[in-house]
Amino acid sequence: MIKNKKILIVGAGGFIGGHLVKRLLNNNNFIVAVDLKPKEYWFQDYESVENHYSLDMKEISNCRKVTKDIDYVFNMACNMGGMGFIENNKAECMQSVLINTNLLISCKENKIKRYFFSSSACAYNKSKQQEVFIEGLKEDDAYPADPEDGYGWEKLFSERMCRHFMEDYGISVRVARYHNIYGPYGTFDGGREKAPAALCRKVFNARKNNESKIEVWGDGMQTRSFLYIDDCIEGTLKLFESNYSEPVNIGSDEQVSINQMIEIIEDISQTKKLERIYKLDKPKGVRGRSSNNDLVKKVLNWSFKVQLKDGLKKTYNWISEEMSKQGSNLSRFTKS
Ligand code: GKE
Repeated sequence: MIKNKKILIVGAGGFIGGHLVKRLLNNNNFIVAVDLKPKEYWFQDYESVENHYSLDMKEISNCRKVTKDIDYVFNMACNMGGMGFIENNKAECMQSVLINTNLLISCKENKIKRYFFSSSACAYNKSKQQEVFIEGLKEDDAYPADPEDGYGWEKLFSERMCRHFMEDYGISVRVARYHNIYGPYGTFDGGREKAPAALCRKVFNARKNNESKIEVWGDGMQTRSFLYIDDCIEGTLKLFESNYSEPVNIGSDEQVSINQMIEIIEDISQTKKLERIYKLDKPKGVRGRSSNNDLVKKVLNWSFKVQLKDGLKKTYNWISEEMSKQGSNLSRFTKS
């Protein structure tokens, strides 16, 4: 367990970053938390932390400032979202390369002891994800390179940047490829939300408004595996403390179709089966995706624990509480 360290968490106002701050707060660690977002949009915000609101880490001067006297850096920051966002904002997504690059340069100058980069399953070659049910993606499947356009290219490039900083300058790096992380204190409206949160919101709304239909992007047969946030944080910290410096999957191999996930959410919310209006012109991404966990089991002895139905229950409950508070407005976390 990491203790007595000075830790910089970039992207701390976001979903995974916020949970990581909470987890690392104990054990006499001192946390420096940074996010581009203003204070009111942070999902989690702790007083005992040195918080830097509205700080743009695409600027190297900011990176230099906050990496001074730091032991460990977690880069959880990028301009991101679900399919609806990344498919329509490729240039925005690619500019996150500046965050990782400027942070690495600053970490080298300030002699940081270890650097973590949050990569994504979007780094994997698209041609290996064209069937509904696929074998889980192995780490080698990222090459030959043909990742998700925009967002995935940024992740793959930044992974390599980490690798070369390790090879050329001796910086200790750890790289996780996250597979669709979900849970409370994440985006559920406004356009950046991923499928689990979006579908919880849609089912909640249908129930509340006594409607019998929901809109689903694609034909609902596309598959994914989803990882609950608590498992994500455990896997991340295990990786961080390990000796393994290549990219590794942090994901679940419980592969489900979007239709199956909707059925689980209907069960959780005790909603009768909703009619699904399939919107085939909406962003769909790859046809099938799941995580192969052989390597992560071998090198970290880690595996996900939370089944989708259990994680979705906690997520649905949190989203429905938030939505009950906000009425018909956008969530208080959403910068419209
Ligand atoms: N967002 C969203 N909202 N997706 C929907 C919806 C909806 O209302 N209805 C159906 N879907 C479908 C999408 O069309 C897509 O086929 C699937 O659910 C998953 O969408 P997603 O959760 O937005 O994103 P992806 O898994 O395709 O991609 C995400 O992958 C992660 C890594 O595994 C990326 O957006 C990144 O957020 C992330 O790196």
